[in-house]
Amino acid sequence: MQKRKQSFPSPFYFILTSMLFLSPICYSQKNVENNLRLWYDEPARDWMTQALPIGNGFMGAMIFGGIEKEQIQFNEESLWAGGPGTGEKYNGGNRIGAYKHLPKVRELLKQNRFEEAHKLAKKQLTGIIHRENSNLMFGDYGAYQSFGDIFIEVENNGEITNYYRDLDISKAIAHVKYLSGAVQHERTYFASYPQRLLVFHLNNTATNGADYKIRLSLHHTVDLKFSDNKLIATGSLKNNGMAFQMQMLVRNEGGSMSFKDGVLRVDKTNSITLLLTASTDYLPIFPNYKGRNYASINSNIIEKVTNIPFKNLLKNHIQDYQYLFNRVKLELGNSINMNKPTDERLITYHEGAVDPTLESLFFQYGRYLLISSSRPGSLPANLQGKWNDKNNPPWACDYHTNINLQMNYWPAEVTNLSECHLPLFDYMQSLVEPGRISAREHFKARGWIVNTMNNLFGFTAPGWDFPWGYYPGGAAWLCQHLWEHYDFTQDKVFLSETAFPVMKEAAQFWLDYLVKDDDGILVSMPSYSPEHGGISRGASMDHQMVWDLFTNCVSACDVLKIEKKFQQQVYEALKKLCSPKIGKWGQLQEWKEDLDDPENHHRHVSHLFALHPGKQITLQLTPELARAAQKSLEARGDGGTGWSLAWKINFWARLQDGDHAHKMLKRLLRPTGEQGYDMKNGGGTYRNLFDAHPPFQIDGNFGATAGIAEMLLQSHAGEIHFLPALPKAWPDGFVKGLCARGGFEIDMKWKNGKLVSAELLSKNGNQCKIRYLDRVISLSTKKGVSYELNKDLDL
Ligand code: FUC
Repeated sequence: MQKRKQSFPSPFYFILTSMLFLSPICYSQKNVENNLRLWYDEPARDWMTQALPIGNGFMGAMIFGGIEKEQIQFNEESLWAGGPGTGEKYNGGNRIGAYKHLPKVRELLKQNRFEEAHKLAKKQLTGIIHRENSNLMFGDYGAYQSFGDIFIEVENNGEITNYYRDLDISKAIAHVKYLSGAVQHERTYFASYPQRLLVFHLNNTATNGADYKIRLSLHHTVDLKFSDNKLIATGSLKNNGMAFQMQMLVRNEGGSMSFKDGVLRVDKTNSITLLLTASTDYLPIFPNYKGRNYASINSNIIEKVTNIPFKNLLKNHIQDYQYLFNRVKLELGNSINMNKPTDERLITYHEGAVDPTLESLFFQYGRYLLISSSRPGSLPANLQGKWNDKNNPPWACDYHTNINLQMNYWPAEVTNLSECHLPLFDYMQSLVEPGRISAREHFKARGWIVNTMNNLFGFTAPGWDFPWGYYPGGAAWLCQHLWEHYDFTQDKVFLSETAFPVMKEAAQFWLDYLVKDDDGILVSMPSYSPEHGGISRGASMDHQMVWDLFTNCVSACDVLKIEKKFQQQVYEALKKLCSPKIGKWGQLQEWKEDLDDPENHHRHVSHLFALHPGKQITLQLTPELARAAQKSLEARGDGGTGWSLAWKINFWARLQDGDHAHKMLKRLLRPTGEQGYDMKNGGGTYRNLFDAHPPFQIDGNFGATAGIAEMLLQSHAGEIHFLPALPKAWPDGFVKGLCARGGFEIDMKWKNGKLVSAELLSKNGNQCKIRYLDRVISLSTKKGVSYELNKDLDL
């Protein structure tokens, strides 16, 4: 297949586009052939479905691209209501002494008295929130806040033509361009990680310049000052006293600047550049979560960039971004649809147009979103990444650990963004101390836990209602990510210093929590299969997650040659742990007991954890269980909310059914949003390619990116499997830079559905087994060497 190279940053691009602007007749951005762009021919009217996101990990902004009035909504990741600042009652949700009721709940379950067990668990094992004096949905649990909006009124004299706005994800830059009469207006927006800034650059070609009026509309009361070309907004959240500050340096080329009644005017200028940074006094440290020197952090950032020209900031940003982004290239075939705005393209695709470049754009968009919302030193990506325009957002825009947070990080390793995984590990480490209290008070157990919902202030207790909130397995699942990071990178220092201590304590919880049932088998009791089915005597998902955690702990002890005694204990428990079961209609059982209803279409398919993201069930090693998993999946059906559809892409990929995986991808890429929140049908994609739960939830974006990677490459079953689930829809393609466990990077090219070339880079010199169809080869490798495998695989 003919490779089509992306055009990457070249100064000529900018010169060229400006020249084109000067001669509008020959200029048409609509013909720009670029499969790494989301672009539109009108401004966004709606935050959630149309505005475009930029972010540097710490801050996010949504760009509307308004003509008369530009709107930029922005966030700082730690601006959270709730937590200890709301009063002494807040204690991470723990119900002190709850464990005293655990034996009774277990006894009731053993006696089949489920309703009573449920009632008691609801009363005594749940966590606690305090809703008094709070206008937030979840009281002192809190919620992620919006920082505010910046409105920029722009003087336009003349008919508006050639409107164009885009998000170029090859460089992480958003543009707005149009002509007002003969005057060209052009705006460039990006979020710089190295400078920790949001940068907004607006210019025009009017002979005497144009007037701009800038107004901040912050969502919390602030003290606003303007001096030395700097707007400084300082305040604290009423809810919990969290102090915050924003600084915005305003630079202009020509014209004059004045500030009055909260409005900053820059008159008769050809160019303004706004450099914005924000911070709070939040620190991820138990128990006060306070103490960051936010004001001096901001001042230092602004001081450092005061004299750096815009073009250098831009260059620096592109370099930083592309260092990560350019590691993976993906081509899935040719599209006829490229010259349509993205939202129209989404519709034509849904109507049946063949548009594999929309699919590869969606894949890369997930990588873009991860780079933009999760960078070393930042907090992890939350339910909406870092983008949220509400102060009482859905589900507090928090960290949900019964699928959502984990799904956010599924693409991190395989799509070569290992560094973006790190914020998750920092966050997990911050949960260990409060999580120990929850394990002790709720279960009299060692180790640490976290449940369904968690905030920035160590809320590790079960949720405040039963059963949805009951999910001590959250920690075990999160620990999978620690092991995976090691498995992909082979970083033993990480394994010994960061991962293992956290994994060990999570395992200790389960060594204490598992109970022997009447069959002499270790089960999780009480347990709850996420958001489905009520209190139980052994939800399969728990057992599968524990299997994963225990297996990884045993392996970690082997790799590090440590903790023989602990390893033996875990190993013994593993042998007695409830294993996956096949039920009466051939399904994989959701519980130890055979209770599954073949008519049930619930969005959670948690008992397939062992198939994905787990590795306990594989087509190669446990084919009967894999077929049972498929039976369950078929019964659950092809519907679901955004993340549910995304998970199903991954499931079908693991079942090596590429066409079914592709069908789920198509379903996820269904245009939605205009009808509002359609919970019944669920899923879909908004005009801005944000995933719809609905509402917007970023997990589906990340899950889809991971799913596409999973269709092309798998490595969870002890072998690196090339093109395990290639759908008919992608007969010709090329992928570069996907990662496999063991420390490998893979490039592949295929034609007519068949692999035609493959190259493997060994980053650690490990031995590996490679599979393509039924051909399996073993390869001894040297660190840093690339291997062309065409002959070995008989291609
Ligand atoms: C889980 C899911 C819901 C939603 C919420 C944020 O509880 O069951 O569907 O995604 O997280």
